[in-house]
Amino acid sequence: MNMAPKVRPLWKRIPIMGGLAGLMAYKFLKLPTSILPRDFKAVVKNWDYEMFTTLLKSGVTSAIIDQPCYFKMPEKIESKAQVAPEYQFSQAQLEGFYRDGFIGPIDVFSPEQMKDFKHDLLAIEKTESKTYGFVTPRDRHFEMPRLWNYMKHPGVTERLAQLLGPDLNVWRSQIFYKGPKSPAIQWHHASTFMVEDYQDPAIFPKDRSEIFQLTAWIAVDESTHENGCLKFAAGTHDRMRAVHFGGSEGFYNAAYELDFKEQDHRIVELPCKPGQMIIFTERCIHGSAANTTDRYRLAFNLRCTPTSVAAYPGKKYYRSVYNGGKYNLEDWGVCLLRGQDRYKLSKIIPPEALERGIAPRLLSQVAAAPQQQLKRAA
Ligand SMILES: O=C(O)CCC(=O)C(=O)O
Ligand SMILES: [Fe+2]
Repeated sequence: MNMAPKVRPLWKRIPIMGGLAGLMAYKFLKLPTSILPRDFKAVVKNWDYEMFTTLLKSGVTSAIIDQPCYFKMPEKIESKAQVAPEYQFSQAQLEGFYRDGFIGPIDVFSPEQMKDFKHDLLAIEKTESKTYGFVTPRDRHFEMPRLWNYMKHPGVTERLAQLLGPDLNVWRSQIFYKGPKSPAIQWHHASTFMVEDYQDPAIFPKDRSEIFQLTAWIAVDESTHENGCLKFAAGTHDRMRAVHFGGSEGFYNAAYELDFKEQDHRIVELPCKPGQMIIFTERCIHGSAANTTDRYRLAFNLRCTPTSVAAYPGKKYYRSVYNGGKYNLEDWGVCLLRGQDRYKLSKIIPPEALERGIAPRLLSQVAAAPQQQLKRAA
């Protein structure tokens, strides 16, 4: 199904509405999906009724483009893991996080560490990913042990554990190079990251009303109002909003506008010093303004779930509609960030592969190879 987010003429929208109503009926009547093409099968399986009805009621001009979820405030707000005192959030910080959907900035790394690390990040960012075979800022921790080591620094993991629990996987990372005079990243949010192809979620929480995914975003350069620091609409992790197709804004290659008004919310801009971190649920509406300066702004993030949440189970590749890529998952896997993975729901990258910055495929070849080849492969 072509769901390119733009408003089509009415004569094109009417047959789409007919098709959508048919698929919704299919879901309601629980008809066997085996005869349906793959794309339609995924829509019947993964779309909630609210996704169908939002499209139908709006005449295919608005949609909820990620799986709907309604946040349920925990009855008791407390840390979900025991951590060393230097990393402990106060009760007020925990309450602030559940109320707002984000917390930070938190000091993790020194500006000196980031100053040096920056050169490595800039160098790798321009190269072809060994995981996916094209230039992408995603998942460079598979081939960059230094990045992986920063990601699993206790200053990061022990904070995440208090909000998500003791056993954590990383399923994605990304380098954010915001060039001189580059445009804003518009207001956006995501739940199970179905937003990437509108068909299959990336992650599968058992209960979508809980916080099941967190992003830790770390400033490598100082981020300021002028160069586009992160900003949040506090409390908007309560539910997923619809988007209107077309509109003046754009998220990477997709043109859409989120159904929310800045003036109805407390907008919080969070400038960061190099080495400071912000943790947020991707469900909280966030973005960053244009970089109006002559200098780039560098940052990286990691996306984390409890190990009880499957990521891309059984999937061979995923498509990202808004940045146009097709990512082969052969060398992708989750990485154990903290604790244990007792569930084993996702493909996992062996820690040795991460320590050596080589793909699991290469690691198994190396393991099978005689000593001579081993040296060459490393
Ligand atoms: O770095 C930015 O400007 C945006 C970051 C973001 O949206 C994210 O980490 O989810
Ligand atoms: Fe984001």
